[in-house]
Amino acid sequence: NGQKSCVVWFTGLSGSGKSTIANLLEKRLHAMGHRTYLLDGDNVRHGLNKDLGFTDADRIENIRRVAEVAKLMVDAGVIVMTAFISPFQAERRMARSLVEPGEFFEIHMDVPLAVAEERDVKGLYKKARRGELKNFTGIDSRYETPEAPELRLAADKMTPEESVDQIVALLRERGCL
Ligand code: GGZ
Repeated sequence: NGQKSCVVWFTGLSGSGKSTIANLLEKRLHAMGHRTYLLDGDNVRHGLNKDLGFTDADRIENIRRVAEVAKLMVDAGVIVMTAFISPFQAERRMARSLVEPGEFFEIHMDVPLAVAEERDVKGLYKKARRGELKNFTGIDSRYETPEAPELRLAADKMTPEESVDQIVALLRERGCL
């Protein structure tokens, strides 16, 4: 179908909706006939990256490997989505630099810490506050807010469908679809 491959790179706090939106986006792209692959904690941190934890150094290595895999998949001609906190500016910039200009779409899931923490679907924020989980992003590990993402989504203020609509519109506008 002559699609251009590209990377849709989600970044945001735990509980900001990266995986939810990435999964919905994947369904939408499939329905349109596109080939995609979603890299996330479920398929990467349990396999390729199971030697890595959540220190700064391990997160940097996590994202470095994810970025390299994303690049390989772009070479293979698929639309790659990645759903990792990817908290540091430098590694996001590195990931971007591995593909052609215009092939990298950084999507900031801009949900306030207070909202993510209030939801706390998995109870991880509570554990982190109690000190039972160390180096938790937003609590005792930093999240560097993206300065110039291709798209910033106030995902707590819209429906998941609206978020996906905005991403699809962006990809169309920029010639990835
Ligand atoms: C942040 C943690 C931590 C710590 C376990 N800090 O909400 P989740 O559960 O499903 O998503 C989080 C996921 C973050 O992994 P990433 O690979 O995306 O992080 S990074 O990009 O920074 O390498 C959370 C769970 O793992 N989790 N411990 N300490 N999130």
